[in-house]
Amino acid sequence: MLWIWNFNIEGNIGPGIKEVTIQYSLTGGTNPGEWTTLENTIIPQATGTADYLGSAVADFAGTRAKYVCLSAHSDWGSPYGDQGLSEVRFYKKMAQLTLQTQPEGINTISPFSDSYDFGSVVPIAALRYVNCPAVMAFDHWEGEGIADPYSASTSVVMDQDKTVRAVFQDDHQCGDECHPPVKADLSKDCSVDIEDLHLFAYAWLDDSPEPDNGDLNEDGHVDMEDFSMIAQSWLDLLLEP
Ligand SMILES: [Ca+2]
Ligand SMILES: [Ca+2]
Repeated sequence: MLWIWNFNIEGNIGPGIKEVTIQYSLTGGTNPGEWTTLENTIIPQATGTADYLGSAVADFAGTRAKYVCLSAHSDWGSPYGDQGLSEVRFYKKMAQLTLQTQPEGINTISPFSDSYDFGSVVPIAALRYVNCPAVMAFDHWEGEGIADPYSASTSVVMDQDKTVRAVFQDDHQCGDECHPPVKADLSKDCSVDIEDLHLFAYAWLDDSPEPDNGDLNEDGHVDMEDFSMIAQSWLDLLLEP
């Protein structure tokens, strides 16, 4: 953003530049081919007062420029033919990136919401989220300008303010860090039922049982005590809300 305070002296604002051509260059050489015209425009006249704030004259809209040339063509009525400006400032243009998750509250995405250089490419990433009992896996990104919406690690181009949302899906599975099988679940399917009783019956009175094979209290025998533990677990799971 190009902000200009025009020539501003109380009672003498005529020398302020009026029509101007704005050109920019990355090299700044004397060859006209090195310069690109941004626009022909008019710089508003100053007010001649101490509270004059200047005004936005041109928006470079993310254009890369190292040198800027202002060519004056006319003024606001200079009595002596002289022309000038009071001050010129360049403001870096930024774009706001807002990151969200669906469902809300997942904190395994990066980066944080922040403002970035206009036109920059910002890496974004979404990791598996574990907060027992919740286990969530990245599914896709929503929002404009995302390089690969189906990749957990990708990027977004900041050519405007952006909101991107990482959409997660429930990914809890039997045996994951939040859902270990209970001891009585001999089939390891996170359910205690007739299938486990069936396996238990095979191991009943086994001479050298393993804990995974029905010796739930690990006393070296598979017997009525272990059966009562299976029955209790079965009942507990049936009564789970
Ligand atoms: Ca089972
Ligand atoms: Ca036992």
